[in-house]
Order: sequence, then structure tokens, then C-alpha cells
Amino acid sequence: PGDDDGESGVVLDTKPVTKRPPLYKVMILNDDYTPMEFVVHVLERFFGLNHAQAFELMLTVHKKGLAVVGVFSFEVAETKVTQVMDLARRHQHPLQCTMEKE
Ligand code: NFA
Repeated sequence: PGDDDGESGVVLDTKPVTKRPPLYKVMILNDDYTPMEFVVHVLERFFGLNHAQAFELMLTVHKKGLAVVGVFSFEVAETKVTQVMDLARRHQHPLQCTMEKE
């Protein structure tokens, strides 16, 4: 069984290598000024959480300093970070959103 290596009759097995794309954690950081309701809104709008989930995760960030709010491919993570940072800047809130390879 296995792959016959040309004329030699030597049979070598090749290990199937499956390449999964790297994943990126998107994090929201606490600060003293961004209103809690704004963070809840961001989590609902960009991270697909319902109001109760969003409120709970906002409180986790508020208490712990930061939390992972989602794990995505590079491109999706980058889009989320940009969307959050743009909305925060437009509302003049200092909210920070970053991404990190898992
Ligand atoms: N710490 C902020 C406040 O008390 C709320 C907040 C939560 C900000 C999560 C940023 C992230 N208004």
C-alpha cells in the first residue's frame, strides 16, 4: 500500500498535510470615557451578539481591562477593527479595538 516511488518498488507513504488559515482574536480594551451603551452597541452591530450577550461582554471588558470579542480570518478581523475604530472616532470616543494572531 502507499505510493510506489517510480521503478524502484520502494513504497513510501505520504502524510496528507492540511493547511488551515491562521485565526486572529479581536479584542476590545477598557477605558474610562467610552459610554457603556456605546460599547454594547458596537458589540451588537459588528459582532452579532444579542443585547444580553453584548451587555455581559461589555461588563467583562469594563472589569477585566480587555476581552476577546471574536475570532476571525485576517481579512475579517481587520475589517472589524477598522469598523469599530472608525465608529469610535466619529463619536469621539477613545475606544480601542485590536487584533492578535491566535
Ligand atoms: N469603562 C467605561 C465606563 O465606565 C465603559 C467601557 C467598557 C469602555 C468597555 C470601554 C470598554 N464608561
